[in-house]
Amino acid sequence: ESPYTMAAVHEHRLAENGGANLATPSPPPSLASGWDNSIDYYIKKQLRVWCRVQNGFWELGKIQSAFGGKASVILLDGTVMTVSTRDLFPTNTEILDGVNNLVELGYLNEPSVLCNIQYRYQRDVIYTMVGPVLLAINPFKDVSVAGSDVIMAYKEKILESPHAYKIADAAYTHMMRDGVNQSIIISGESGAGKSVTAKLVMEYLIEAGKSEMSVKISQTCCILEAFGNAKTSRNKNSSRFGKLVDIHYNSEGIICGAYIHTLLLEKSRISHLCRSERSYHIFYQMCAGAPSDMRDKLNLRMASEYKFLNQSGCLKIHDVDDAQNFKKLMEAMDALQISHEDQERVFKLVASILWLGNISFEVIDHENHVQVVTDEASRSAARLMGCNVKDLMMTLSTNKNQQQAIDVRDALVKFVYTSVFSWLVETINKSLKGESGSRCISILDIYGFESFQKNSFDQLLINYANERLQQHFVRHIFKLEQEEYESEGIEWKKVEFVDNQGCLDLFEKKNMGLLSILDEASNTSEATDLTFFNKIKQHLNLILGFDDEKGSFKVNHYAGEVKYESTGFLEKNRDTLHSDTLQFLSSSCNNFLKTDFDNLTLGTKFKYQLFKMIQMLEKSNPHFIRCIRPNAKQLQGTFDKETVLQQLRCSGILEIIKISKSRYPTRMSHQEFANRFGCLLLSKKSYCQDVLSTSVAVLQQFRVLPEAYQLGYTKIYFRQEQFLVLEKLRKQVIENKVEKGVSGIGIAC
Ligand code: AD9
Repeated sequence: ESPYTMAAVHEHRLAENGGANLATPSPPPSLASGWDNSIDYYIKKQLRVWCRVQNGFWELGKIQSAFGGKASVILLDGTVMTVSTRDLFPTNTEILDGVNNLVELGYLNEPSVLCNIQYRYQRDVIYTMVGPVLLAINPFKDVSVAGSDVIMAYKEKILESPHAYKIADAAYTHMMRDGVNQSIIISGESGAGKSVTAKLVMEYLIEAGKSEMSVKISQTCCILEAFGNAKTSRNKNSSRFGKLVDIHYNSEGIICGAYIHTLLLEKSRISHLCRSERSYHIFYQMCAGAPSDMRDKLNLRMASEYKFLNQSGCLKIHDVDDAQNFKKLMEAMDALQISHEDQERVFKLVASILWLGNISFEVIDHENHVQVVTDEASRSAARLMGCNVKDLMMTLSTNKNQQQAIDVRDALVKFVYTSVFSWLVETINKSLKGESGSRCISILDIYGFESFQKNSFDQLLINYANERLQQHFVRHIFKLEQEEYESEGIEWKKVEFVDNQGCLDLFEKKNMGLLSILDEASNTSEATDLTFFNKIKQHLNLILGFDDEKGSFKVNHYAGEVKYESTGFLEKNRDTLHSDTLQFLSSSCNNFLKTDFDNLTLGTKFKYQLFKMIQMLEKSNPHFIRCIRPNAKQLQGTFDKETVLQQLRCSGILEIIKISKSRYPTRMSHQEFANRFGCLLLSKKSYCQDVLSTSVAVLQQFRVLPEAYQLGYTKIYFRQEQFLVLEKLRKQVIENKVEKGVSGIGIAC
């Protein structure tokens, strides 16, 4: 088959469907002529409309009559309502029920979008595309089509429906085609399904570039989850740290190594738990699953006997087998070649934390100074930490009252735990280090936006990170896209979008931002939570409201309002250890516990880590996945419209559809395009001229419809479908040449 006949086939296809798949769907007539003018048509034809009802949601109905901006509507249940015509929205034809990509909807309005997602969700179809963005609704039950067969089907492009694998495949294909680093950014509220989605994405990427390293990479999740995840009121397996996993590939697309970057682990959970929450899984897994020799070595008890664990009234998670998970953890540690000696040191420190929590204090003088009671708890803690029990006792209680001693103890356990976590990440990274690869795909999965009844400094940092991520999303989907079209002279209808820069400024502004005011207060010894609170009250007018009595303040985040209680902010931000503790740790024999502090506040460290991650993401080609919680109660089969709509609004879904309808997702410089597709030209004459002439000649030869591409000053922009057609032709030409043993048609393909 010669390229000529292939071109003919292509032309034939174009003629057959009128190029419909290459162009933007034309707007439905009633939209074009304005909704108000179409009402008569809707009455005459008795077409369904969406009608906004009292609770702010929409129901289907038919218009009976309309006059003076008001309409009488009969709903499906027979109720008749009089509403403003502004509260009526056109519905899409039934053919469009449950479309794969919301961009295909003729009428763009909130009820239609919500209805489409609900339609799919009710049929256990949890993924939907919104232009280039994948929307994933958490089913809270096993519905997924997953596993190696499905991965292969996506790799071979046999399956193309929306899926986490599809996004992973797009990233992998793009990396292989252009040699450009890619990133997959997964966002959404806590419990929306980010980590599960990230695991699916990793599964694909690991399989696609399978090598000896693949097993090791897949085992890291188990270790990081055991030490970095916990049950919260929103999610029984909530990530309490952020992570960016880089998978490195060689030029053949084979995995040669990986690196995990982490974002600050939540510390407060180690000593304080809210009702019905749990501490990190590892504590319960170890108590339930440690083999008897390990139990003896660690002097391990049941989880219920440790105060740090039993304080919240929640020791077990429904359907979770802690003992079994401990077994899996040990296997994963073996797979990553963490020596048994190191594993033992890790578990000893984890057990020492539990015993430190059981330490009790007794008052020894009339100034209420206390001392540590010498009992099983203090002796076990000291032995497991590898130190002298007297040194431990002195560190915790010399010249301190009960509260001060507890504070020192809590700071110590937090330090020990975070040291173990950092050591593990470092060790995993050493184990994943391979030959340096030339390409990389990064997967970002951080703790999602949180709003509890009581929100502290931890939530402030988590939500700040989510604001940064939202800005990255907005920048790429809206800002950069529109700026580029403008600078390239592309015809373009501007889309308005909500920018969260204002909220980010509230956090990051130099001198008078929330974080800098907090840092200034933290570095001043006289400052207290109250002086900090008064200062933000005085300077931050972007904050929505203050409650003097509780010392709380409200921030308007992109995902909703959150009320933070400022008590404890300064201490958490200072993040220092008492000088006695530092002295004690430097003499302790466990070398996991490094005390070379860099004197930065927690807020600054967090901001620094976050900036580093975002900088890395900025250097890659991004793919976005938005996870959505269908309800607040982690229930299956429950689609709570209000909860979903709120998340769709925050993600700017309608705006993404608008921008995507006229989007040109594939772009190449004139030079790149000529190099890649010049080989399709039948006349070499056109190729010999400049790159622009070559490009135009390719476009003309294949009669690419004007709606399917735009020629910018330096780049050519394509609609996805058209580009794929060209790619397919190029592949056929190359295969044809290889088969016939032709050494190129004079052009590099
Ligand atoms: V957090 O920000 O770490 O608190 P995530 O990561 O957004 O949160 P996660 O992936 O942990 O949420 O999902 C929460 C729970 O929902 C999981 O433990 C599963 O029980 C459930 N889930 C999520 N996605 C799926 C899915 N695709 N299929 C089945 C799912 N269950």
